[in-house]
Amino acid sequence: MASSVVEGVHKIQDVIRSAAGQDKKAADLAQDTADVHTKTKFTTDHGVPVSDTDHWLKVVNDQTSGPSLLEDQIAREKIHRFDHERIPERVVHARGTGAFGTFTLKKAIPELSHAGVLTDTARKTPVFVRFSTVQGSKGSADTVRDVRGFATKFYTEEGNWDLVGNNIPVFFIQDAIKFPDFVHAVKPEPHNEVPQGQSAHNNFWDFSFLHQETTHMFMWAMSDRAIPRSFRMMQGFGVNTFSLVNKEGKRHLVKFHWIPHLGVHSLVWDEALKIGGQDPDFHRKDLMEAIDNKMYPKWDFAIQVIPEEKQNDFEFDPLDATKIWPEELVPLRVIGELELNRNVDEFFSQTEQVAFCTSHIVPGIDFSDDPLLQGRNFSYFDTQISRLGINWEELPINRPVCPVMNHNRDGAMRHRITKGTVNYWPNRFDAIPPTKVEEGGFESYPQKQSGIKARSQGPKFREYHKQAQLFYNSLSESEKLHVAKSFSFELDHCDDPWVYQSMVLRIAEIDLALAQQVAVMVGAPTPSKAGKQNHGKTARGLSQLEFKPKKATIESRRIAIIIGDGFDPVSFSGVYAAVKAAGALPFVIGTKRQPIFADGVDPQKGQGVTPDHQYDGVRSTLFDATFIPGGPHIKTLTTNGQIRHWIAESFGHLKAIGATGEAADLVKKVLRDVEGLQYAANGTAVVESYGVVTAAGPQKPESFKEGWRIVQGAS
Ligand code: HDE
Repeated sequence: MASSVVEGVHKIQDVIRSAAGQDKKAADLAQDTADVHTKTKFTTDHGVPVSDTDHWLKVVNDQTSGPSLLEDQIAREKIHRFDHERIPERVVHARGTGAFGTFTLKKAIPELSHAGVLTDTARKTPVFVRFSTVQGSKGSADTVRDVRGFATKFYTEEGNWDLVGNNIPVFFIQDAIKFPDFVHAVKPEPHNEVPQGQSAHNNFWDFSFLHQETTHMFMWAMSDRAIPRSFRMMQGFGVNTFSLVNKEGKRHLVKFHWIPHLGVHSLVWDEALKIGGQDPDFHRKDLMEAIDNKMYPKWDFAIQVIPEEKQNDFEFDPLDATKIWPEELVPLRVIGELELNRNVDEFFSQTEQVAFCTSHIVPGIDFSDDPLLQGRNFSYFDTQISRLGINWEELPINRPVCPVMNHNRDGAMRHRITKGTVNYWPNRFDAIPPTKVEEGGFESYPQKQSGIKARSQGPKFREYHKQAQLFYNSLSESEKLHVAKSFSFELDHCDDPWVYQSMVLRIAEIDLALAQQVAVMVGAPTPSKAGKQNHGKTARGLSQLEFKPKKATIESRRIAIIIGDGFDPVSFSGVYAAVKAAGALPFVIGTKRQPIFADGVDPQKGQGVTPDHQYDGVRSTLFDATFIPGGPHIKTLTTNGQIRHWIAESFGHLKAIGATGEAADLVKKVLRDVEGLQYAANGTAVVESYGVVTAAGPQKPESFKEGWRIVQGAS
């Protein structure tokens, strides 16, 4: 018997479903969205219009102010609400930012899964993605060395599917029970709450040494992957092994991947450190800026699958989250695309209140026995209760776009009203019976199990070094150098000799030459023997240099154009237009923020250029490239120490520098003074040790683009 309760709920939800446009989640959220810019009346929370929100009710006389009255319900409400504005931050991944978008399936995979989101190419599934760092608190800096979270909530027709991944394909530990130890060790130390947003401290490296299973992951964390240029330029990985189940009930193990269309790019460490202070919101702003400028970031969605019966055919255990599935053995299949195209309306109610759960899967997708995943399935739901309360799934950002109905009830802050006389199953009305499997009800894969109860894991889990070596061997020379430098930085911050000496020995189990370089820099005895022989093998897909943009592009890159009074207007506007036409974002940086006048323009009569910033308001680190037009303004720029530093710093960070006319002389002079460069007759300097070519001489905008292309290829 269909109850009126169900009909009611379905009616409301039908409104959402039939909403104009295809994005049902946007329509759903619109129901709960109010705009502060509309001319609505100012009211109390109980709806009474407020005439004065600036003065507490007091006893006043004409001489002075008297006591404030507790009676003032309006002032009390304002203060009460304020006193309780904060909620606990996430215990990990506290610092993050999010955006809405769309997932489109390009190739249906009915042979692997019967999930609607993986079989219906006509659908556009709304998504919310939250990117995050792991270690730092909510207010920490974006560009710290850390793993990045990449969590996606798919609002599918069959319920929410949360793919809660990272930008590194493996993890530090193999068993969920180790997570509290691991997080305690990496977070600020207990006695002094230091350091913030960093793994560079005794406890983290102590833990890492004592747990060999961290070996593969810490190699990734010491690579450029841990300092991405942008959330838009990093891969995402589901990390854990899930299952796909098809209509016939056949199961495949699966790993999920996101591959950015813009390619994988990183900052250099010096940049990351500086941006941490210069613009701690760098990544957050980068994502919003790209979306505001309609440069929507996109990722390919790919899967790797292993048929259930082949699970034990590999040297590694496919259920071990500290191992990748090498592409040579298990190829990647691109099946879909993610686009992020809408910024949030309000950070707290959307990005902060969004709550992901690895246990949120939809029919056609299932878990595996990956012991990390099994523990995560418990933890995420649990943590949302302490962060948001038991009714967290009713919050607008978390609720699905399909009907929700069951006999779960009550709890603090229950939002929905469920009509009807029964709240249990079975009931005499047959109200809300469980959905039959044939009608789409979720069915757990009937996996055969055998074994004994033990606090242990599969034997292949106990091999820790081969893939750490594979990763390191597969890096380019510059990436390897960065790994050596990261270890040197991190262990330099450990003051307990036991910690850095042991870690050097662990590194010698991966690569002796690497351990020797690090030992010198951190003050440990230089090892003369490899702890384990490096097998010398390499694999595809590990060096980030393999992930180039789909097409060579400077799209969405930030280009600084530095000018002072007397700049050459022709090359200025030529390059400005060329940068814009190429889809990049030009920013004019002036010697001041008042209008700046081109060479030959009378400030009294002519029009000036109003810069976006003045040179002291920003730094070279916040831009991907710099252009300086020629003109008499170079006299002023030459005497400006910060602008000279800007040029030298950009060069040091391997960025393209373009200059025309007199500006070329300035660039050459700075680089000659600071970097000791020699120039060829045509003004081009080639510095092999940096792997970068700076075109300082040529006069045309095209040359600047050419310089950029070369740098992209080299960095
Ligand atoms: Fe998480 N993790 N995690 N994690 N994780 C959380 O859940 C946990 C792990 C990841 O943007 C928490 O809602 C355990 C791997 C992301 O809101 C918590 C274990 C991967 C986010 C939690 C892991 C992740 C979290 C804290 C070991 C990569 C941010 C707040 C078994 C695949 C999601 C929250 C967001 C957040 C537990 C390991 C990714 C405590 C127990 C592996 C991206 O539930």
